Amino acid sequence: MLSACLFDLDGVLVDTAKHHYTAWKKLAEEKIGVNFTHEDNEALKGLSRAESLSYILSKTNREFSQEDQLSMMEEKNLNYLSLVSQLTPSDLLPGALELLQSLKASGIKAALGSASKNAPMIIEKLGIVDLLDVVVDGNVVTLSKPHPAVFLKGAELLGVAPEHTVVFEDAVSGVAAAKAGGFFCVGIGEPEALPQADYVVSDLSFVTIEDLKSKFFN
Ligand code: B16
Ligand code: MG
Repeated sequence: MLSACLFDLDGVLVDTAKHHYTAWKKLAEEKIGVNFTHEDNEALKGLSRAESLSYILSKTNREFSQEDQLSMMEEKNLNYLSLVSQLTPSDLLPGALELLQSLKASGIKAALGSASKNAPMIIEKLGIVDLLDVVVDGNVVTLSKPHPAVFLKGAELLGVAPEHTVVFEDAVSGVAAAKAGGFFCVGIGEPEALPQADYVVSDLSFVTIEDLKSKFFN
């Protein structure tokens, strides 16, 4: 039985990775003095803000106090917020709105399971607040993916069992979190990049409830 779907935010419902890239690159190059590439940004997908900063700081021998690190995260976030403040419903990735609407129409629950502390503001900008029954984000759960906490909390709040729930994820760490929690995981991206996923599509426009039910939840 298919009872619910849990959605990661960045890379599944909206492409905010490009804004994380711009904001981290500015901080890394201007304040820390290290290079920041698209490959680095890929490695940060699904990680928390603090873990992302630790990754960047591991590229330098310079020492930064706890206070410096907090102000760096604040600075990066302010830059990021000014970029995502421009988001509108037209920034939803292909198929996202249609799938959320069809879940609502068929009585299958939907929740957000994101590491981002900015998730509430972003879903508001995207106009999908009413299509999500539950929002679990980086403010609710502090244990980062690949720990399954964010998805287990979502299932618990929805009152559904992981084995009756699909997680949609684009990050390796997020797919690992879904599998560790006992969920069926649909990877968003390239199959070679997400070998742990049960099924991979390039975006949500390739997913229908009927397909999920007939292929995997019979
Ligand atoms: P924030 P997701 C994650 O979102 C991003 O993939 C990751 O790059 C980011 O560092 C993290 O959110 C924290 O974001 O700084 O907004 O709290 O993919 O889990 O939806
Ligand atoms: Mg993601």
